[in-house]
Amino acid sequence: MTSGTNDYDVIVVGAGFAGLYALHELRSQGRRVRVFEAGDGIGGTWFWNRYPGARCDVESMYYSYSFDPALEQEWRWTERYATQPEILRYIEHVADRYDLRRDVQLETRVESARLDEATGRWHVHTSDGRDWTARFVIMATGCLSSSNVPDFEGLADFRGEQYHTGRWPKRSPDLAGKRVGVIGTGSSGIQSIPELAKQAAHLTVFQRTPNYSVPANNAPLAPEAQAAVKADYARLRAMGNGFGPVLEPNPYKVSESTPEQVRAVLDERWAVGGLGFLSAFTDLLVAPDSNRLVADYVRDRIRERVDDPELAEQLCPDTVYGCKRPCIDTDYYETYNRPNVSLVDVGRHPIERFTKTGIVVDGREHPLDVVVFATGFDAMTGSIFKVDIRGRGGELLREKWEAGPRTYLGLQTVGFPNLFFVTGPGSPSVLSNMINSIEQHVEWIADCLQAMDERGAAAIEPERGAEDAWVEHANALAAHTLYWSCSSWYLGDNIPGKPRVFMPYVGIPLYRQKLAEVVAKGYEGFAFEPLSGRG
Ligand code: NA7
Repeated sequence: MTSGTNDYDVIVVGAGFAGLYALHELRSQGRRVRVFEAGDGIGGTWFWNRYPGARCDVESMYYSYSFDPALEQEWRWTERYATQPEILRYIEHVADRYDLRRDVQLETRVESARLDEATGRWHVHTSDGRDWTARFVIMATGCLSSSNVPDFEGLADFRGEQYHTGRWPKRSPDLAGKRVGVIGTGSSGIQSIPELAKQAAHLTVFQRTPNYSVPANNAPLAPEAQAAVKADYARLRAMGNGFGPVLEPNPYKVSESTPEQVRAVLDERWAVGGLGFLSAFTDLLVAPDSNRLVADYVRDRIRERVDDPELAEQLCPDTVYGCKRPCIDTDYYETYNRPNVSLVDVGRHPIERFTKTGIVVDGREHPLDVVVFATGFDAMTGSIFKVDIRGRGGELLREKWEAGPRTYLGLQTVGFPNLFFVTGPGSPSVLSNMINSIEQHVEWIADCLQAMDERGAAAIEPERGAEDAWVEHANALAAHTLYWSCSSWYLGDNIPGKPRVFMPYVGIPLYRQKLAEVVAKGYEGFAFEPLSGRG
C-alpha cells in the first residue's frame, strides 16, 4: 500500500457543511483526512451566496448541526431565519471549535479523481498542480453550487457590471444611482429583489416564470423562545421531517377535509409563514385538485399584496404549487408597488440579446448599468461533473450518468468503489433539511468505514442489481407526483441538454427507514472487497 506525504485515508471535496462534518467525523475515527475547497474560505453555499437578502428558508434553530449537544446549546441565533453572514459565522465557529481548518486546503479545486484498480486507491489531481492518493473520496460538493449563466446572445458585448447571485463579490457592489436588471425570479431573485430595489435608482426584473412565494414572517428570536427549543432540542428537531415543529405535516388529504377545514389549515400556515404550505395536505403533490386549492389560496394572497391588478396577474404563477421549489420572502410582492421597480415578462418574449448598454426584449432595449443573474445552478450533478471522475476501466462518471444519475441510496455508484456522495442524487437531499441529510449521510459513511475495518474490507461498491432497483424505485416514487408538470432544476430543465430525470428521492421517512434496513441486513446491496484481494 502506498504512503507518503500526499497520501490520505480520505479526500473530501468541498468545505461546506457536508465536507466539514465529514472531516470532523472521520478524523475523530483516527483517519487521515484532507479537504480541498475551491473558495478562499470555508462555508460552501454560504460562502458563495452573499447576495443582498440571502437567507436560509429553513428556520435557523433547525438549520444547524445536531451532532454535539454542547454546540447546540452554546450557539445563539438572532433571527427566525438566519442571514448568509450569520450562517457563515456559525460555520466558522464550528471550524474553529473543532480545529478543522488545519486539514482544509483552500483555493484548490479538485480537477480529477481516478481509480487505480491495481492498488484500489484514488489518484486525485488538484488545481495547484499536485497529485494525491487516498483510499476513499467523498464528494461533498453541494447540490446548488455550480452557478448557471445562460448563454445569452451578445452577453460578451455588455459593458456594464455583471454579478451572479451565487458568486456575489465579498465587497458588495455599490448600486446607488444605477439602473439594475435582475434576471430570474427563483429563491435568489425573490430574496434579492426587495434589497436591490432599495439600493438601485431603478430595478428592472426580467421574469420568465412567476414563482410562488409566501411571507417568511422573519423576526428576531426571543431568548426565551430559543431557550425553550434548546431545552427540548432532540425531540423538536425530529418533528416535521427534520424541519422542526413549524413544518409539522398535516396528516390529511384535501379530499378528507371539509372546505372549512381546508381554509383553516391554509390560514394557519399563512399566519405562521414559511414553507409550511408544502406539508399542508398529504396529497398536495399528487392530486391536481388538491394542489389547485392551495395554489388558488396563495395566488389570492399575492393579489392582495400588489397594488396594480394587471401587474399582480403577471406575478401569479399558473404552475402546480411546489412543482418548482416554492420561495419565502420579505416584502417581495410589495416591492413591485415601488415607483422604481418594473417587471418585464420574458416568458412570452424571451430575452433576445444583450447589447453594450442593456437587454433587448421584444425589440425594445432596456438600458442597464448592472445585470444580476439570479439564474440558478446546474443542480445536484453540476459540481460532481466538474471533477473528472474515472472509475473501473477508466469509465468517466459523467458518461455513466449521461442519461441521468444512477446511484444506490444516493451514496454510491457501481464502478466507483470507495467513492461516496453526500446528499447525492437518489437521496432526499434538496427536498429535506440539508443539514439533517448531511449529518445522516456523513454518519452513515463513518459507520460504514468502521464496519469495513471490522470485517477487513478494502473496498465497498453497490451491486448492479441493487443500483438498478434503487433507480427504478426512486423513479417510481417520483412518477406519481406532480413534479413532472412544470420545468424545474429538480428535473434538470434549466440546463440545456441535461437529461430530464427527477433527481431527489421523494419520501424522507421512507428513506430513513431504507438506510437503516440496509445496515441492519449487513449492508444489503453492497459488495465488499476483502483486504486480501489487494497485493
Ligand atoms: P432557480 O430557482 O433555478 O431560479 C432561476 C431563475 O432564473 C428562474 O426564475 C428561471 O426561470 C430564471 N432563468 C433561468 N434561465 C433564464 C433565461 N434564459 N431567461 C430568463 N430567465 C431565466 O435558482 P435560485 O438561485 O433562485 O434558487 C435555487 C435554489 O436555492 C432554490 O430553489 C432554493 O432551494 C435555494 P424559469 O423558472 O426557469 O422559467
